[in-house]
Amino acid sequence: MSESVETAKNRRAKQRALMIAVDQTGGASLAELGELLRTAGVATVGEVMQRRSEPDPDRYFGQGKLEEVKEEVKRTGANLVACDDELAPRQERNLEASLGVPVIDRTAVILDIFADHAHSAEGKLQVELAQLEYNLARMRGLWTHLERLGAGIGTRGPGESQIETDRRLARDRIAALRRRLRHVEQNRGVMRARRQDSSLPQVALAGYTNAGKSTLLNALTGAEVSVGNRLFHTLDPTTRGFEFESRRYLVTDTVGFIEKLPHQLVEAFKATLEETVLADLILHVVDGSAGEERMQAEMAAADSVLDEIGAGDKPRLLVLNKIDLLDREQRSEARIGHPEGIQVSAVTGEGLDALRKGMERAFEETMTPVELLVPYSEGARLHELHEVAGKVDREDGPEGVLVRTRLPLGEVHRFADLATQ
Ligand SMILES: Nc1nc2c(ncn2[C@@H]2O[C@H](COP(=O)(O)OP(=O)(O)OP(=O)(O)O)[C@@H](O)[C@H]2O)c(=O)[nH]1
Ligand SMILES: [Mg+2]
Repeated sequence: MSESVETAKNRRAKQRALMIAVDQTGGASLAELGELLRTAGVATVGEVMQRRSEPDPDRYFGQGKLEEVKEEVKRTGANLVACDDELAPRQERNLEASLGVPVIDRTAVILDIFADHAHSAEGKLQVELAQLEYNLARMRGLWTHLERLGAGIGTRGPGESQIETDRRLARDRIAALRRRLRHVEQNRGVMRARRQDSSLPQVALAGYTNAGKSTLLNALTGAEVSVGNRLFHTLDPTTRGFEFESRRYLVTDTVGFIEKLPHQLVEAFKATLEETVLADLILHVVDGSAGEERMQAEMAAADSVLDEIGAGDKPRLLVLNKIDLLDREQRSEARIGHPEGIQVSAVTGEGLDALRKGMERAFEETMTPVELLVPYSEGARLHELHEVAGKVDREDGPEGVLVRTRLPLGEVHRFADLATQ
């Protein structure tokens, strides 16, 4: 780790945050925000929640509750307030003015973690784009504020021209980043096209951050992707293959999901998330040891991101990971609660064979039986068939090889000219 990152971590560790949230359902929890802050190197010293149907559009909380927050800031020695929702620039400003400490929102925390965890050139570009877009919205807010203030006292706001310049620079930079990302995406597109061409079944690991997707990729394919007990450890996609019952599968591990994943990130990581959209099958990985309530929340969060990126209708298998942490009773409860879920442990390897079988079955279901006659002069196509179909029954005849097999629906047309009927 470079020294500057180290220093940044130390600086942040000195930050002590009081967490605040509007509780719209009566069952809200700040555990996830706490975990996000921990990942970002910020300590948490307490929380204040207010039960109300909607956040106040100006100050997020009601006036009375704000007094309570102020008291809590004093009592706990917090030097930062972290809000569980994305704040409108106006809410953020008003909160800071009345609380006297910096206020950050959930999106800023997540962006900070992404910035810290981005390693590849593409990842860094994507994070910078998301951050700039987030900041640009804030500058605009500030600008309106100053403008209004200026008009009130008969002068223009002092920071006005600076903000104008900043906004222009930010816009230029955003345009440049978009161009560079498009370029990187084209390269990735070439690699992806090569994979699609190979017609191997494409499987994407998707699910809540920290569910164990990378560990599962390693267990299934022998890859050595880095694993970590922190949120958003993986940002860059990795694809590896494995073989089962004479068919090869390609598995891709990408960035994890979370509740209210900032739209700037979904937007900036479009190319990365596309790996999931283009897969034939999604393994929805869930931390099976998190407890039913948490699991429901994490599954719902994953569902909503999958919908948002247009992968909502993809064939899916539910994978309950980390069952090594469950006793026998808990396992059978999980089985009753999620009968379709395949229970595995990416760490001990338990259940992985059932998972491979489940994947095979899922693909079989999308396959069509065909009978083909491959002339002896077209040996290359026989090879191609083997790649696509895996298991192939063949019988040598006078005109060529008679082949009976099952093909993925999308591949049937490629061999239509060889069909016997
Ligand atoms: N006990 C147990 N721990 C596991 C299992 N699978 C993963 N873990 C642990 O869970 C933590 C997260 O694992 P990762 O594989 O990094 O999770 P991920 O889903 O890739 O997370 P992100 O990349 O952050 O989205 C690590 O500490 C792993 O060692 C499992 O089957 N059993
Ligand atoms: Mg990972």
